[in-house]
Amino acid sequence: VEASIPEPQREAWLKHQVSGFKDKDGFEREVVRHVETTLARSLYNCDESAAYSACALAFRDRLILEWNRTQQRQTYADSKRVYYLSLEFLMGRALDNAILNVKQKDLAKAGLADLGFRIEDVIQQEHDAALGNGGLGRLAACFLDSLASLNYPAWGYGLRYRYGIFKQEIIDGYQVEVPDYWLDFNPWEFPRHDVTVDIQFYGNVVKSTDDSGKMISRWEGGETVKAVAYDVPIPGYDTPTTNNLRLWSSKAASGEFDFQKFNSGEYESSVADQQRAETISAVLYPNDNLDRGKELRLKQQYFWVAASLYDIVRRFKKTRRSWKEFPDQVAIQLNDTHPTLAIVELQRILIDQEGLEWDEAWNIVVNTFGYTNHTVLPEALEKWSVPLIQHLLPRHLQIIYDINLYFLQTVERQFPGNRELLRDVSIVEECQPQMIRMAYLAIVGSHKVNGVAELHSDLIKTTIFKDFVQIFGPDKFTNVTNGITPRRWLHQANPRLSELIASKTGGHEFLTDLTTLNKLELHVNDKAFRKEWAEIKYANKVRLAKHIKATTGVTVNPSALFDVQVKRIHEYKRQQMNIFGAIHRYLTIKAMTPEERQKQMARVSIFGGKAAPGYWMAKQIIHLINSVGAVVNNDKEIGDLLKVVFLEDYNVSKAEMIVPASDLSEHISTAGTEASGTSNMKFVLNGGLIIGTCDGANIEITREISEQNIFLFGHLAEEVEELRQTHLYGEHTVDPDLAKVFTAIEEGTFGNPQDFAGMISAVREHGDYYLVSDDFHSYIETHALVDEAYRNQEEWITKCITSVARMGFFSSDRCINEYAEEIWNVEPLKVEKPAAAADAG
Ligand code: GL9
Repeated sequence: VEASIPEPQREAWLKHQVSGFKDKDGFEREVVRHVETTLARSLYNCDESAAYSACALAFRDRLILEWNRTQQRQTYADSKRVYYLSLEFLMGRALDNAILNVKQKDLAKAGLADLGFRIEDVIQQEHDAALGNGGLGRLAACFLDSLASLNYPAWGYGLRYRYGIFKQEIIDGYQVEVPDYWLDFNPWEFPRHDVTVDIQFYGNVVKSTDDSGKMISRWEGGETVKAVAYDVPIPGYDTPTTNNLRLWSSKAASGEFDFQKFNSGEYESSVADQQRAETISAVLYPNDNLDRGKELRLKQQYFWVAASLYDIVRRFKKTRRSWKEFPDQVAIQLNDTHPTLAIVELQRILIDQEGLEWDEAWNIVVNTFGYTNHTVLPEALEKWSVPLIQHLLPRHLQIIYDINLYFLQTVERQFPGNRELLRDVSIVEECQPQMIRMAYLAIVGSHKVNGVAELHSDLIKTTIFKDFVQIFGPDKFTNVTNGITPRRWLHQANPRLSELIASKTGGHEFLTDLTTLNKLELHVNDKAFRKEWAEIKYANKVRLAKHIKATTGVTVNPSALFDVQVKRIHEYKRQQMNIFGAIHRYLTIKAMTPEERQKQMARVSIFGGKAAPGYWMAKQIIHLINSVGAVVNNDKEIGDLLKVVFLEDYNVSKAEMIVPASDLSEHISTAGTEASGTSNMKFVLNGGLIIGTCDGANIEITREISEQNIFLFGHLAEEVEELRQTHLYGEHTVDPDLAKVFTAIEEGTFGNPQDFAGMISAVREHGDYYLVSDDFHSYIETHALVDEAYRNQEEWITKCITSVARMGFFSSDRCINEYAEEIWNVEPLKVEKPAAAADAG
């Protein structure tokens, strides 16, 4: 590796080599130094926020040293790297995670205490990095944690949105969106003003012939925007490996044009150009499982993909290898279809710029890419209109047409004369205007396609992609069931449970090998252990109860069963069924005699989640939940027997508090609609039980923990289509219990019935697409079983402990190893473990 400092001067560098703090004293010195110099404050005006900043900077300095060494080590090793392309990385807070991953929690706690601060309060000062919508973005964040923890040479590539997912406020029971400007102070990113890429848009294609008479096409862009790299260090757990997440930010490419404008007095319009450029990375699109086909979104996608590929290709070229070795050095994973243009861009680079023949280039492309599908919902499958691509990316459209032509030719050879098949699998959908089907392009341009849970991977093979299984054979399609990082979702979110488990399983090995949780089963009858287990759950519920009181004003009893559904609000996830169920419970309790009420189990129904700003029905669901809460929570007859609360602004850091406090969580999507779900795994890992449908990863969770430890209900995926047909063309009567709920709403029990008419008519008049009525009865019955099970606390705790012990499969470490073996063909880099830290925590 070339060094920029000449030999004679290197001695001075080596003599002054920087090292991180070594002990508590050193840590405190660094914090004070940052307060007094970096922040220009002192002990007279150091508040919690300044303490957070200084503490974050002290740990960041340490991380950055390891991060530098990791990059050098990986470059030197010259082995294959993984590039994870995702438009979303839902990282949450970084400080606690960084401290825990370097095993310095006790040191940091004691050091901060010496300086007058409680570590819990300091950690809370950090703003969530919320560059994602939900499960898909959080999965990418868990994967980064696992890639680093397992020492894979890997980079994430994404966009540095100035505004992450909006903040949600609930005002008078309605969702209000507030912009999330999160970059105010972000110590975790490093701007690399020297790492920039000029990105082109618009313009046209110029054709010419080279010396040998070969036709060459060259794209001459009409607009240039600069991509600037911002690097975020990703520390692995208990390893020096610190990988890189590179986020691109858009800036006006300062060219002569701007300069001229500026000088000729057109100051305003030169500023407008700048703002136009910066708009590209300004906001995260707030949709969950929905494609809206906006031009700016396509610009974001190309901007990010082109900058990332330029970077990857630049790094590859430094190795001076031949192009055919590219797939031996580079694996690129497409997180959903959002980065699919990368396939086209690499082909363009190889044929237009590097002069490779089409076939050779295409071989390289296909062997480089893998594509992960995250949904079967038709409204989420990305399509871009041909005129839009033609306008924005004219050369790419030509290449897409060529890719399609060669693909359809192979199909025609394989299935001669099958016009219908050709039409069905064509990357170009023949409609007005023509549309490019991005999932089809991703399949054709990748060597592996995977779904994210067994049922989901089977469904894509038998429904939306069935023709492609015929064409490419079944081996191209595979499953990698999702997972979660136990570092954040157990150790960080639930420190007391993590310690208790460590005390029973012989240390923290489960954090790097989650399957060793199975040792817990030996202790399931250990009285003291069970007692402490229950105490921890109770303490977590008390903490959540305090948060509920502080944010909603509602008093909840921590001894009641906490029944939680937190996730994006979507009809397919069926929060409407949950709130209808709560209304049913309310009506049932109202109709009881005092003696019957004595026997009733107390419940707290907790909801949280954002609705996409333009998703009218989702917003109506939020309003109904809040309206039901307003009535039920103030009904003296009901008291503690039922509370209904909606928690504002659900995000990663709130999840870290809510998940450990749940007794029961709801994963109740219409069968066949939730590709996997990942919070289901988080809840069970934290000693909560779940009520759920046979959908997504619920099925595999059931297989692992056994049917006795989960409350399953509802119709199966294979029954859904027929039921939908019957609703539309046959007889459809609403479930009688649900009809009573509708009556109560329509009588105005929860405010103006007009406000909720859409939710009711979706079930009663519009075909009940999500089968709310079909599943309602078994849902209510299953909740009754939950009540009975909760009555027997001893048995309940046994179920919880047994379930946790059997959750080993759901670590994102397992996922990443599967991707590495089956899709990427990469191996971890050997590193020396850090010397056993004095700090065990
Ligand atoms: C999702 C699926 O809906 C989830 O079931 C799945 O667990 C995750 C991760 O694989 O992917 N697909 C999808 O578009 N979203 C998912 O959560 N949506 C968002 O995250 C916005």
